[in-house]
Amino acid sequence: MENLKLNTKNLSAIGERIAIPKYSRSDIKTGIVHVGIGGFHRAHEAFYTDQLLQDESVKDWGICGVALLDFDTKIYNTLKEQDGLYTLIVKELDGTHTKRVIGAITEYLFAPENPTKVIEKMASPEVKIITLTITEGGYNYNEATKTFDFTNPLIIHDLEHPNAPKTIFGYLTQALKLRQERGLKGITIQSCDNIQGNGYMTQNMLLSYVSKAEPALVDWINENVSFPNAMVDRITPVTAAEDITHLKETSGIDDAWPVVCEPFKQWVIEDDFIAGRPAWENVGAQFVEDVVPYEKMKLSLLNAGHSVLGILGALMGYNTIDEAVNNPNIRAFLKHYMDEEVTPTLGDLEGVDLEAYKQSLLERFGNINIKDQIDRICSETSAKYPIFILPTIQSQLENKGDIGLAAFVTAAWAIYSLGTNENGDALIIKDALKQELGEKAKEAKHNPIAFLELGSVFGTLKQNPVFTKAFVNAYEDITNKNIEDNLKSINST
Ligand code: CS2
Repeated sequence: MENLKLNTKNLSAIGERIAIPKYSRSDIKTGIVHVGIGGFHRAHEAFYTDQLLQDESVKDWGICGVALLDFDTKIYNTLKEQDGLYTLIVKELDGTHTKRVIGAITEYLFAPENPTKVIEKMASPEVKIITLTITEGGYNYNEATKTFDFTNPLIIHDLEHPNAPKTIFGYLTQALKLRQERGLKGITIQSCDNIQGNGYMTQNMLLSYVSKAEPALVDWINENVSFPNAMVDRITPVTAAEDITHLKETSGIDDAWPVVCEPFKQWVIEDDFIAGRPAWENVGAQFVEDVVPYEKMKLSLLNAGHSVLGILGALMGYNTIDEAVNNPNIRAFLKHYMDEEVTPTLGDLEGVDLEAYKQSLLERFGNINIKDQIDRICSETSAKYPIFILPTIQSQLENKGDIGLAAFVTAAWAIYSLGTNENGDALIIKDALKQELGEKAKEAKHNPIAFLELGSVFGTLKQNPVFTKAFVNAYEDITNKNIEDNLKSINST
């Protein structure tokens, strides 16, 4: 089989091998600008939108993908070479791969190369929605001060150079200002990140920035921009070299960056789109009035579950999430954590069978075909912990509930931050706070509580005697015996 490079020219020939978009891409107008075109967006929103565009009457919802950071050069160049096309490979539970070419990204821009183009695109009348996947840390929220972080050098840069911004806040402010000046109607800004109340977070952080950068724009935003909250879900590991080779060998498709993901997907969105929206419900998204309880459930069970598996698994020398969760001691620990420490914080979730949800998570984590990297899960834990784990601890402390298992994971993270696993192998730590974490981890060897001094991660946890006691005990337990033996004793009590 001849190898075909993925691009528009070869698309119909590729269509003889795997599914391709049925619609004419050149007829699609751009209605959405999406910032952050990593794997998750391409496995989730772009996938849903591609499904929707298969309906030939839908023509207004093409996506312009924006790469915001220098770091995104490679993905931008790949999309450019492939005319915005990429293959989505769904790794089914039975080990088979379902492959399709996604065509929903009809335009793509590289912000560092041409900021004005990005601002103009966001301000163009046909664009009705700006969606964001900018990661948990991208919202510039400081857990210690509970406010927008104006000390961030990139924010200082944007305030000084409004026409050549580097952060999402600088871009949005300029684009919204143009929309106001041009008398354009409203627009929706929709977060697709794993944050409790991600719409509220986006709104609050943007308004904080605008109050300083363009105070006169605040009222206009309040009247003309909506910020729906949403829960997003689809496990999307980092594409591995083998995925690229496998696609070539099995289908003869030469795609420099396919996206791999699990079969499960979920998108629960508040129906608050001031300028209209795609009928994503026709392709499986759920529109609800209040998404907050569902977000909380997903963040504190799935995402926190991932962090638990990642931190403990990394220390024990595992590389992938399935390896970790398929260890019976880790699995039992995670189930205890979900049942005893998270479930009491979730309240009433109408229409949700929580037990079935937890079981389904264990199954999804255990999918041996996904090979989700522990490195991916443990990256940026300093931004994830305050969203995934801390709220559970705070709520349990308020209600005098158990926090011992969360304290154990936190202590394990302190040990992890020393940079070596139990077998003496080096851990690759990818975290914006890597240095601070490393320093505190070293201090913690003599005084465990020092680790909790990182206020932007732990807030005021250090002042809580119930938590600090459990944390110090757990820290000592981990220094005295290996993780697996600790888990055995914890699980048997
Ligand atoms: C993961 C998420 O980054 C993480 O730590 O928990 O990327 C997770 O895979 C997705 O949110 C699944 O929807």
